[in-house]
Amino acid sequence: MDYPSSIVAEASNTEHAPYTPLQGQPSTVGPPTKLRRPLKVFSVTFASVIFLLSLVTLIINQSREPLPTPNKNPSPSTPKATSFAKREPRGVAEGVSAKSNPSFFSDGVSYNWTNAMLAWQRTAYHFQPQRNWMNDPDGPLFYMGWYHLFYQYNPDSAVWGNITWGHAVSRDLIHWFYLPFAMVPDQWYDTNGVWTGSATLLPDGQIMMLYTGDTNDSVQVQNLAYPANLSDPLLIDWIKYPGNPVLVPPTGIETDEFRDPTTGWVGPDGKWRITIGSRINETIGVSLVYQTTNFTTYELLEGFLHAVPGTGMWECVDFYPVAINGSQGLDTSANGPDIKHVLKASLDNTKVDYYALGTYDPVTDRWTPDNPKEDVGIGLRVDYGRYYASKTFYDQYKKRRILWGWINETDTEEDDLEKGWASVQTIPRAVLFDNKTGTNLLQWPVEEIESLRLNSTDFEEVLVEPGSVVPLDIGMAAQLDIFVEFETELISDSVVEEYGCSGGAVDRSSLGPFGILAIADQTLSELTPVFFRPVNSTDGTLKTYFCADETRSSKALDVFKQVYGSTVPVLEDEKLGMRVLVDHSIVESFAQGGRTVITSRIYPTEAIYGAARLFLFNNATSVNVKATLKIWELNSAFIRPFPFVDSN
Ligand code: DQQ
Repeated sequence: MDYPSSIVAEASNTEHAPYTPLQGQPSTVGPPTKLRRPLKVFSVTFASVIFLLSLVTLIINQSREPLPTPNKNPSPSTPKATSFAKREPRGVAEGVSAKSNPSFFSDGVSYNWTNAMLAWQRTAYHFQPQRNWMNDPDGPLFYMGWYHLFYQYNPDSAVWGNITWGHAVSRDLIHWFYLPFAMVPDQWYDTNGVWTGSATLLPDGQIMMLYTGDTNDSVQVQNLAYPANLSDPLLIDWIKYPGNPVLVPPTGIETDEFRDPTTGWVGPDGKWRITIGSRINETIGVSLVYQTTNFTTYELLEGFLHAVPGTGMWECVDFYPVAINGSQGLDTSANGPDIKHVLKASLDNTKVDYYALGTYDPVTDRWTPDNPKEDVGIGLRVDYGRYYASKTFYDQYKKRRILWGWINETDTEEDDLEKGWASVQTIPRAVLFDNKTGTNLLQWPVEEIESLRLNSTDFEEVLVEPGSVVPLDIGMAAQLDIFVEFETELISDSVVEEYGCSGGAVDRSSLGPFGILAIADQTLSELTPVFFRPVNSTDGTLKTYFCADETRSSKALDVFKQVYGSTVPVLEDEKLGMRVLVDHSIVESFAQGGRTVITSRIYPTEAIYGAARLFLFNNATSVNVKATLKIWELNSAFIRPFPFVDSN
C-alpha cells in the first residue's frame, strides 16, 4: 500500500462542501428579524413584539416556575415499544464504568425518531467514526507530521463491546482519515477488550504504547505494543509485545480495578514512571506508580502518587505538568520551580472527570494538591457537561498540550442502535494554567478550528431587556463558532440570593440568567440555553455561575436531560464572555477564556436543519444586558477513510 502524495495538501484543504442534509428534512420557518446593529433591535415590527411578548409571557416570564417541558407537552409522535428488558448498563458487569443508558421506561419505549432527525444528529466537524460505538480517546500523539488518535471502538455494533482500537490520523486535528484498526482483541491477555492506554515517545524515537487488556478470565492487565515500522508516518501496523502482559494487578488490588496506564515521564534518576488508577478499601481512589527503564519490566513503588477517600475507582488517570507563567504546553517529563502538575481522574462511580492542580515531588513520587478542599474528585471538573475519560498529550510540533474527551450519549441504547452509532470526541483543546486566577486550567479549542470559518456576522451592544428573547439573524445555525460578551447594568442595592445552575434558565433572579439559546426552533419549543448567572452571595462577593440547560433541548421523552454548570472565576474589570461551538447535536461552551467548560449532547426533533435558530435571552428580573457578538458559520471537516493506493 502507498500513500498518495497529494494527501498532505488534500488534508489541509478547507474548501469543502457545506454539510448536506438528507432528504425528508422538515421545512424551515420564516426568517427572523435582522439585528445587525443595536438600533435595529428597536425596529422590529409590531407583530414581532406581540410574538415576543407572548413568548415571554407564556414561556419565560414565570418567576421560578418551570417552563413547559416535553414531559408536559408530549410530541404527537407516539412512543414505540421495543423488546429490550430492563437491565444494568453495559460495562458494569465487566468491571468498567457504565457504557450505556438502558431505557428508563419500564416498557422500553423509544421516541419515534425519523431518519431525518437521526441523520441530523451526526456532527460536521467533531471526530466520530463512520458507524458503531466509540468511547475513550487512546494514545494520542504527534508523529512525522501526523496527529494520531486511537479510540475505544466496537466494530460490530452501536453498543459497547468487542473493544478494539480504532485509529485515525490528521494533519491539523480537524480533518481526519480513518485507518485500519490498530489493535484487535486477539490474545488471551486482551480477548475481552483492548482497553484504554497511552503513548510514550522515547528520546531515541521509539514509541511505547501501554494499554489495559481484559484477559480471558476477566483480569485487568497492562500490555505493551509498539509500531512495526517507525518509518511509516501513519503507524499502521502495531506489534503486541510477545512477553505481555507486562503488569498484573499487584497484591491488595482487585483484579477488575487496575486499568488505564498513563503516558510515561522521566524522573531525575533517569527512570521512567507511569501511573495507573485503582481503588482500595472499597472507597479510596488511588493512583499507583511504577518505575521502568525498558517498558517491559516494572517496579511498583510503595504508596501512591495520590489517594482521595470517598472517590472510588479512578479510571483514565492523566498526569502532566503545566507552566505557571507560560503560553506553551510542556513535555510530560518537565518539572521545576515554575511548574505545577495536574492530576486528573475519571470517577467510575459518577462518570465525571475531575482534576486538581498541585506539586509533584519526583524523589518521593508523591503529588500534593495546592488546595486540599479542591482535591481530585471533590473539586474542579474538567468539563461540567456530558464528558468523560479525557486524555492529554504533548504536541511537540506546536509546543502545546492537547486535551481530548469523550462525549457520551444521553439517549438510550435502543436509540443508539436505531441510529447506528454512539458517541463523539470533543474538539481537541489546548490546555494551559490560568496564571491570572492561579486556581484553574484554561481550555480552548485548537487554533486549527479557525480554518473552518466561513462568513461571520457581528452584533454590537444588542440590548436584551429583563424577560426578553432576541432572535439573531445569522442564517444557518447548526455549525457555529460564537463569541459573546455581556455587559450588565450596575445595581447598587442588589439583594443577596441563593441561586446556582440547578434551576436552569427559567429560574429567575435579579441579575440573571442571561445568555444564548442554541439549537432553538422559531417557536422556542426546543432550545438549549447557555448562560451566566451572577449572584450576590452571603459573603458579600459577586459569584458568577456558567450553566447549560438541556431540559428543553428535545421533545423526545427517552432522552436524559440535565442542567449542567458551576461557578466561573471573573476578575475585576473583566467582562463576561463565552465562546460556544455548535455542531448539530453538540454544544461545547467555554466561559472566561476556558476557565469553566460545559459540553452538551442534545437530541432536537424540531430545531433541526434549516429550523435551527440562535437567540439571545435575558431572564433576569431587574438588569438590562447588552450583548456584543461575533458569530462564524463553520464549514464541515473532511473525516473519511484514508485513500490508500494499491501499489500492485
Ligand atoms: N473505558 C475503557 C476502560 C476505561 C473505561 C473500556 C473508561 O479501560 O476504564 O472501554 O471509560
